[in-house]
Amino acid sequence: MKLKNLFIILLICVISFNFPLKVEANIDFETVNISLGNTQGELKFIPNQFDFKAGQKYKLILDNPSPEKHYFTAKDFADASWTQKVQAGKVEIKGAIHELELKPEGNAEWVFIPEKQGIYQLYCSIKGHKEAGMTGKITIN
Ligand SMILES: [Cu+2]
Repeated sequence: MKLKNLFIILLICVISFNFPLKVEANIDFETVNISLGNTQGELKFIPNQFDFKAGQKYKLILDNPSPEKHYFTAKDFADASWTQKVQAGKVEIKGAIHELELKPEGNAEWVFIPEKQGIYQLYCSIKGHKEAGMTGKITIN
């Protein structure tokens, strides 16, 4: 086989292997943003209602713009989902997750696939925050 032919075959391989991967990366997951509190220090999740589709991959971007720390606590929802990873700063955590603590101005990304249909509760587990309205509803359809 001539070297030129070999090169063309290699090139075709590279194109056909790379192209579908790149396309997949773009449609791989849906991005959803959530704020834990706001700069005014209000005790709420923004937004506080989520509708997820079972089997679809999501990247939940959590942000705490408030002056105090908050928790994203949704244990039953976490149990009903498969977690690929949680990324915060330069650290990536693989495996199950139940609760995320976000310090003031902290942020994190949670990549997961909801699996079990149902309606799940979300709240902040800091004393008094749930009572003050820091709650939310997550639905898996
Ligand atoms: Cu809170």
